Amino acid sequence: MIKASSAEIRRILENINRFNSTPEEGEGTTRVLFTEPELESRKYIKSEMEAVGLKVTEDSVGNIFGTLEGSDPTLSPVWTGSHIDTVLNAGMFDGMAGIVCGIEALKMISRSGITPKRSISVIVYTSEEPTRFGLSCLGSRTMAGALTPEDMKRLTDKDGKTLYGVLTELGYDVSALPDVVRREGDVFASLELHIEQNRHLDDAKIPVGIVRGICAPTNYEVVIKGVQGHAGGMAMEDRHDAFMACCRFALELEKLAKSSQGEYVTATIGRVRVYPGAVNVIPGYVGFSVDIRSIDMESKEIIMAQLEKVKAAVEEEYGVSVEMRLDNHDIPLKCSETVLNVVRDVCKDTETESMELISGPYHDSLFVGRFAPAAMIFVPSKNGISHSKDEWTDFEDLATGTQVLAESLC
Ligand code: HGY
Ligand code: MN
Ligand code: MN
Repeated sequence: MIKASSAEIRRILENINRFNSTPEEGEGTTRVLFTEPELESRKYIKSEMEAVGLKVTEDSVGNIFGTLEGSDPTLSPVWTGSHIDTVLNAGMFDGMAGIVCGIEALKMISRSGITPKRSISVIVYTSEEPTRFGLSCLGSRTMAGALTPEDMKRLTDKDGKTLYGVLTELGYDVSALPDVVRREGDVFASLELHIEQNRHLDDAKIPVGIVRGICAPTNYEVVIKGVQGHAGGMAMEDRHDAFMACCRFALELEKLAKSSQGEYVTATIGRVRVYPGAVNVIPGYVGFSVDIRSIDMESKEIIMAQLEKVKAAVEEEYGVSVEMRLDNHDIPLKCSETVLNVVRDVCKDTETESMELISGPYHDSLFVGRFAPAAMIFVPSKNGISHSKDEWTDFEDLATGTQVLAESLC
């Protein structure tokens, strides 16, 4: 197998990074589903797939496939890939690393004169981030049959546009959406390369992570309604302050996550809307997101049950109403031992030091793993930072991960 080129990986990553709606210095990278920069980045990545001889196709929810044809294309294919969309003001590696290293890996296989028995596809999954429509993994979730055209008619962005409507506007064949769905047996195996987004590999100075489990998110949208009032005129004992109630809810949620017995549990409130948002007005309305993660369902369900008690206590103490809308309650993935053993053997054969770990972040593999044996390879994130302009992975580490990926795929 020829060697992975860190220069090529760097070139394509830096090119993708130019498609950015927050190019100002220090603002990181923002590429939101089906905005101009994301549509341009899709076109660009297709050209890089074609440049290395891959057959490019796209399904009706916008998953893009770059395929290296196998000697027996009737066999179920092998998949790799990740996402090209980002959170707001992100870095340049989250998702993109898996796509670029996947293209490099398929180029290495074909340039090494290897014709794999099974076709291998590197996939750009549509909208892994929940940035635009508030729900994650739209492309892979559709493939897993967990997002239907009816759901897409209900998923709306901040301008009230539905996913279904945006797909139609862009010319996707929405009548073919049912063909996106995959069943067990349709895909032989899937192996996604991704940055770790935590600091275990960087701390240990180990280049490759072998991911044995992927945490899954449970997301709520919470609305607290109190009484809007005058910051000076209303005595403390008369208040029904929606923001103070939100703070109590938040601190109780943090306590639940920190005291959980689960192997890995997190809880985050990432977006808060305070109304009316004036310095001298007691907020009467607060809307906020809740994101709970765990590697096992039971830990999440214990927290969900305890949150019901927190809700009642906050309503009682502040005289407010607390409405909790459950948006998704996803199932964690135990990665395929068969695929993991392939990666373990490749790391041994190539004398590549590796560490086994679980993924706190979710990935498209969480949904691909519902219909295919799936696992992931991680490469180090400097200081564990991600979802930030300061996200960084050395290109040499990306090349090392690509070498393991290429050897594992064929
Ligand atoms: O939030 C996540 O875990 C992923 O990075 N979208
Ligand atoms: Mn992400
Ligand atoms: Mn990601």
